[in-house]
Order: sequence, then C-alpha cells, then structure tokens
Amino acid sequence: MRILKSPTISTNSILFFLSDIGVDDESGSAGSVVFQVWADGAKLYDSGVMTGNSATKKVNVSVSGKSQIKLIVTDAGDGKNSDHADWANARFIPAGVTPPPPSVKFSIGDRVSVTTSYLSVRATPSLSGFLLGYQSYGKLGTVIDGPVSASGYNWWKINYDSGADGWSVENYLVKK
Ligand SMILES: [Ca+2]
Ligand SMILES: [Ca+2]
Repeated sequence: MRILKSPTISTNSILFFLSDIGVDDESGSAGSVVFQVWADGAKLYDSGVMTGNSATKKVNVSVSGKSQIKLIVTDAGDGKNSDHADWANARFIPAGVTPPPPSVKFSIGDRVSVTTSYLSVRATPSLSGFLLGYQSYGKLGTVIDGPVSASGYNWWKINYDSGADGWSVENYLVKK
C-alpha cells in the first residue's frame, strides 16, 4: 500500500490530537483513502476506507506520553487518483488545556432557518473555505454534518432547500 504523505511531528507535553478528516469536496464522489494516526510505531487510529461520498469523520486520540506522531494517508490500495485527503482543523491539545466543548446548538437532521440577509455557504468549514454562494433571510435547510470549530466560529453543513449547500456559521442560523 502506497503512503501518500507522512509528516512526522515531535510531541512534548501534548495530550490529544484532534482533526476532522475526509476527501476534499473538489474530488466529488471520487477518491479513496485511509487516514491513520501512528505514535511511536503503534497505530492509534484508522478511519477505514473513505471516499468523496463519506461524511467527515472526527479524530480524537490521546497521545499522552508519546514522543513522535505520524499522520498517514494511504491510497486505500487502488491508486491515488482523486485522493485529495484533508486533515481539517488538525490540532494538538496541550497538557493543562481542556478542549472546548463542541457546540450543541444543533443536531444532525435539525431543520434550521437563516437569520441574516447574506449567509455565506462554503465548501469547507473555514472562513478561507471556497465560497459556494449565499443564503438569504428565512431560507430553510437541514443540518447534515458538524459541528466544526474553525476560524473562531462553529460551522454546520447544511442541505439548504434551495441554492448552494455547504458549511455556514451557526451564529446566523436558528432551529425551526
Ligand atoms: Ca485511492
Ligand atoms: Ca440542497
């Protein structure tokens, strides 16, 4: 199995490694990868095969006492075409810092309504995510993924009833 990339990170006084993982939206439904987190030669996490159709998964593993972390993406054994693997919002939580609790504003499947005139809809949950379009006041949608904390906001992926679907910040959404 081919290893697409393997940055090695030295750790010191770090308790947890967190990340959101998935095949980039630019690959559509294509691509097939496996995400793995290794520490000191032992595998701590394995995502299983993920494709462009897979929902984003969350990695949250303890790396306490480990000296070296490796983030590995394999081609899932079928070549690397469209294998655009994203480690989104990857971060270490150091000793003495409690990870912020994930937002509980919505749940998957909730119906939500837009409360601003121009709510950005992005391809990835970040202010630097590609802008797919806008949703306007009163537009409705269904929560299909999230939350992701990034760029100082909590993001939810919304299947809007019309217009662009994608990631929006929770500040301008209310539960119906
Ligand atoms: Ca592949
Ligand atoms: Ca839609």
